[in-house]
Amino acid sequence: AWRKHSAAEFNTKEEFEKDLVRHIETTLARSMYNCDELAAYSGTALAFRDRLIIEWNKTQQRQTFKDQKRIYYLSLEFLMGRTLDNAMLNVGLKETARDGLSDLGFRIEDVINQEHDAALGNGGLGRLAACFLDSMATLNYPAWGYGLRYRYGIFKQEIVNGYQVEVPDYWLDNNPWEFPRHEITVDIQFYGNVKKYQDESGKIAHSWEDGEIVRAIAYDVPIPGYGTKTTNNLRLWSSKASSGEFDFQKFNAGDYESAVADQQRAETISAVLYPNDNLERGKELRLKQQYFWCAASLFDIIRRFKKTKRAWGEFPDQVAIQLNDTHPALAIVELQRILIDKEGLEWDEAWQIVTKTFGYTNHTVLPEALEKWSVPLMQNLLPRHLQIIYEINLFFLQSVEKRFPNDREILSRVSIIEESHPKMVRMAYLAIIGSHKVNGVAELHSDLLKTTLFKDFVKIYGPDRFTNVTNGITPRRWLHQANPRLSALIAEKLGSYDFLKDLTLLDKIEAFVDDKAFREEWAVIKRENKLRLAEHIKATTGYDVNPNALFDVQVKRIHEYKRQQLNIFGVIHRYLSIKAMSAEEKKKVVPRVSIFGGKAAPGYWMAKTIIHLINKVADVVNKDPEIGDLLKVIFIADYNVSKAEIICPASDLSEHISTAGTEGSGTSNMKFVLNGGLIIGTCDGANIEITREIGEQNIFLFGNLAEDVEDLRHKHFYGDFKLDPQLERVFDAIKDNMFGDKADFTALTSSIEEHGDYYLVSDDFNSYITTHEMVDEAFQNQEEWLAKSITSVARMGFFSMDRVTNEYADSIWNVEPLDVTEET
Ligand code: 26Q
Repeated sequence: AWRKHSAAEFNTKEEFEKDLVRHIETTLARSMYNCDELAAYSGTALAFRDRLIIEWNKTQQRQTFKDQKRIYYLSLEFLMGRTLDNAMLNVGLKETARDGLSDLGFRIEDVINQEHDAALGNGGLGRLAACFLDSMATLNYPAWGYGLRYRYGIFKQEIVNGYQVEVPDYWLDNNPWEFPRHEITVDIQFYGNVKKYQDESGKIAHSWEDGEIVRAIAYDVPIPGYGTKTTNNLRLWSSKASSGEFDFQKFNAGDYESAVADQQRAETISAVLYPNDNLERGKELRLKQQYFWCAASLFDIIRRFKKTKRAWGEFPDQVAIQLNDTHPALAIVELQRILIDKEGLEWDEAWQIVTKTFGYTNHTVLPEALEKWSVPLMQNLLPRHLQIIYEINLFFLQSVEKRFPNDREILSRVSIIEESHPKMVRMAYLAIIGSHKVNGVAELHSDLLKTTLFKDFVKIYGPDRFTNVTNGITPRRWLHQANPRLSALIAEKLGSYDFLKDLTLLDKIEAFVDDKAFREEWAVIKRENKLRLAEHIKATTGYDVNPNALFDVQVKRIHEYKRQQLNIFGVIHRYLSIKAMSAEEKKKVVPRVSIFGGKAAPGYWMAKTIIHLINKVADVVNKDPEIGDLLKVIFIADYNVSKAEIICPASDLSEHISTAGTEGSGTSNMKFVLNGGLIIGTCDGANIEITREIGEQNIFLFGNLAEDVEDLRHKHFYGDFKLDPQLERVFDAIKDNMFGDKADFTALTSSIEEHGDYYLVSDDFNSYITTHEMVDEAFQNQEEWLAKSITSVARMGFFSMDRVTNEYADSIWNVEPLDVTEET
């Protein structure tokens, strides 16, 4: 260490200002005389970036030097949100930056708001990956994320005449947080054919030849931990034509069009994130994305392993690869291919290495979300991989046959190949067979996996291969960053911010539940947060909302199973009830603001119809003079991570009302409770464990249980269905054209009345309405509500992502954190 303190490591306000000005004037070539908020943002980001880079380099050196087992988290989605605010808090210099920016005439909040969200994900699964990265760095695990560098993330949503309109999200222009590594490339092969040959020893071997090559280029993003030296790496792959820009032979021969077309076809692979959440559609480009990213990542991981000169048998002692759903399941096949075709290992030895290396996380039991790829498609795109899949399947089925010689049916049920027309590759089965651990994301979900979807595999492998790790969230972003005042109040009572690194310490605030000053401060903070959201609503929708009203929030992807339709039908019911009231009766009504937000997949027509209905109801209700402040309906357009940071701290009540047994876990439920909001929910996903932790007196549960869902659906199917009478009133209002042309909404009503009510909206309606009446009553007793709020937050320690990371490390990865106390 030839210098202790590099220029980039500012620590005081003055040093920060100097760095900021230097970046604005030199890096950005701007003058301080016309420095706008965008330039102030860029300068601040660059100043903090310098600090991160130093720790990042040191971390990578330290990890290479210590040479321990590393975690590789493979995810097609990383829903990161903004970086600057997080970076400032992680290095503990946000207040320094605030003062410095203020000297130069800027409000830090305005500067932070200049940043574009990194929205490389759809919803829960992508955000979970981002929380993992934060937590692994904070806990000093040597870990890398691997993903795709989409040119377009999840689309931006606009609402035009009540309809969702999708706008492309181009986010890459002057993004200071990524570092192109033009020297780190991998050439990826597609199509072509397989040649059999005899190697020197006379053994039959295979080589994959011809086809086309696309080049993967690495882009690295630093991932700082909170209050630690560790800064890990997220590596995102971008696709380019393999010959660089153009095929110069074609170009020189005058075939410009075809040269450009080749280039564009290559670049298309990393062009856009598929915007389907919990739905798979079998498109070739998606399969190309998956293989491109898996192959590049594995090549990179193997390159790093080879530098250690270890024997192949030690690979699983150095490498743990976690598969975020089945999207990276091809990595299993790719590793097996490399080991046998390229490295010359025997099948069995290679397969041992493979299964010891991988772990697979399942996020859903919904049949429409389970990935299947058609055999002809795979045959064409990845001919050698298909052969290997057949081989894996053959050995697997042989072992099953040996164990269950009298069960003929089991073979077709567990085969990786579904014998349909065309035949399909079942990716979940491939992932189970190729991994040593499979986990679900909440207790109920993991139990359902074991008793339904993966039942046969439990019989085959025994129960030990299947486990549960209930999801969590990072308290850094979802408490400290989103709700700084609440975080500060808690820190004041606990004497430090240590709870951000050990969230179980929150339980100590329960001792203050009767402390008058503490309670008042708690209430003031919630009110401030509601005011902030009210301002956002005013600015984006033009509607005024009463900050004293109960803010009732449902923000998440729009999906029938998540049942935003149940919520909006409940709102209509409330509207009709108020309209039928006398002036006297109206005085007793608890004012409400029903807030919705979320994107529909562009091709998901029913989800778009739900958005349309919400907006139409808003039009009518919000302008009805008989209603006034008693009810407002708000649809917040373009719900994303940075909007969640405003919305979560501002809710009194949030809704997590999926049909029981359908939501893997849910994670926004945790974010809302951690910010002092109560929740209404079904006995589904992590709601069940939230109830266990915070106590059932602190949550509003309703609806049918998962164990009864199948029976109810069965009954509906055989015509045993009666529309709930109160829901019928709601449907009558819709059919009276109260919210515009009823024809716009027939799909929604008829799916319930005529097509079996698959999601049990009618079955749960009465329970839902009654429970909302209990919510109203509880909200009228503000003192008790406040006690519930404080008690719940105090008991949320379990849902820290750090607990989740440690559980994966112990039970799946067998990895230890790296000691960072000594200097390297
Ligand atoms: C698959 C194939 C082709 C195209 C798209 C997809 C695809 C993309 C995204 C399939 C599924 C997803 C996303 C799933 C998801 O977000 N699941 C959620 O994961 C959360 C974290 O574990 C859980 O909390 C939620 O319950 C679960 O719905």
